[in-house]
Amino acid sequence: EQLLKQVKLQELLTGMAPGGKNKKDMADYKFWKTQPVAPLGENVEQDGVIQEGNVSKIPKEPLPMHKEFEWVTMNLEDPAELKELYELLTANYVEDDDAMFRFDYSASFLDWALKSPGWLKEWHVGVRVASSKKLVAFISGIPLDLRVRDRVLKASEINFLCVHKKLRSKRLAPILIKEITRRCNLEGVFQAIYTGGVVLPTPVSVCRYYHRSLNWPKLCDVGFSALPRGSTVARQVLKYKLPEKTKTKGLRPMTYADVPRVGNLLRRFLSRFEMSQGFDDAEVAHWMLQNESIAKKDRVIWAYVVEDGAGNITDFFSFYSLPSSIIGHPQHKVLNAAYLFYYATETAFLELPEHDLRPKLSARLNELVNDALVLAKKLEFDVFNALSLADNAMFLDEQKFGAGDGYLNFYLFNYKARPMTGGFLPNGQL
Ligand code: MYA
Repeated sequence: EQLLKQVKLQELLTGMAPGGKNKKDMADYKFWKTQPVAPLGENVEQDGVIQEGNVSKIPKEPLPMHKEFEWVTMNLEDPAELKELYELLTANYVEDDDAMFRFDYSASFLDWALKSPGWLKEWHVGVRVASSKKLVAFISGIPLDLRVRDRVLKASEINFLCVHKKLRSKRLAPILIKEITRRCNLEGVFQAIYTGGVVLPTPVSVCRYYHRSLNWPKLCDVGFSALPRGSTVARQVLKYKLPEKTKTKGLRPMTYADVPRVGNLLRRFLSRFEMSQGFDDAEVAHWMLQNESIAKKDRVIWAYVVEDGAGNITDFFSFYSLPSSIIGHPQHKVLNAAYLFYYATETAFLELPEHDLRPKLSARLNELVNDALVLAKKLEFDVFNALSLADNAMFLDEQKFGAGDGYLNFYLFNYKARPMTGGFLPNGQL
């Protein structure tokens, strides 16, 4: 079985597209074969930088752009420009293979995800039609310290690459990627992390999406879940029924006062994984908390802590809201999805032999995630999603998550790394 798993992983890592998405040979990656990324099929034996960078050699001016278009640096502090970006993405961003659902990142989500500590305006890159000024393409980066095994890289996380549907297959994406690369390089950043559903050279890991139903009748109505043969709607509803209340003693919403203690726990917890991003306290506050005065409909992130009687924070978990538009459904327009985000628990540090520790850790994570499901249900999410990364394998089955069709490939730019088998937890999941 172990061997079979290895073969499977090898298949995934050598470009056999999971889910059958864009399988091709290295030579056919006309753009990617010119970039500093590990070629498909190469057996990486040692981690390391591919090309050393030199800021003084980086061009100061943007790449040439087709004359009908122009580069813009977006000002996302201007609500009107944030709305333009929202509108581009809501109509043109990632869809599932059957074009039934399309991610509908809210404007407040984009504001949160693109303005993390240290963010730079220059890394919010748009393309407008020169004559009408309509925004038709976008790519972004945010800075982060990325630890890959024992090395910490000053890196960027690239996300929200989007080209308007009418301008697809015109090789605009490679120009956007080269331009964001130039802008990162100008800041002395020569490595990046990014994720995608498509297979490119070369994933360092492949994760599968898992879904836990919270509102089964709606998931069934909109075609997200199919009624298993021999079952009934009532039986499915019963299967996914959750307790009315959370069970963990000392569980409460996280506040700003918790940031140093959560930061301390999270940093130790993340050091157990092969890859993770750095979290200083400002980053913890940004990624886990939002101003309490935020309108309910604009809220993106929920974080909870467990405090013991002695004032220690022993556990924490968080989830974010990322709805999807339901394409062409007469009744339902939006699928309200919560995604499991960061979590950590002191249980991971109990001084026990590995074979005693694992069941304890697994039991604790199951308690915490079950409470997360209860809270998400109360917040009227329809489904709770998680990836097959970090310690998630310890609770996915028991908490009745089902394997989805979607996969998320994790990539590093200008850094070769030996494949990671799930023991990692970077932020590229957003
Ligand atoms: S992942 C989300 C990506 N967005 C979407 O899926 C939204 C819907 N789709 C679109 O908007 C378009 O289809 C996109 C492609 C824009 C994706 N990542 O212009 P083209 C390669 C990387 O003719 P289009 C996210 O945001 C493709 O293999 N490359 O194609 C992370 C081909 O190259 P090659 C991709 O369909 C983004 C070329 O582009 C992707 O009109 C990380 C075709 O170009 C993809 N998701 O536009 C970006 N999809 O010939 C990399 C296609 O070689 C960052 N392609 O096969 C790298 C790090 C940079 C910073 C470095 C700093 C140091």
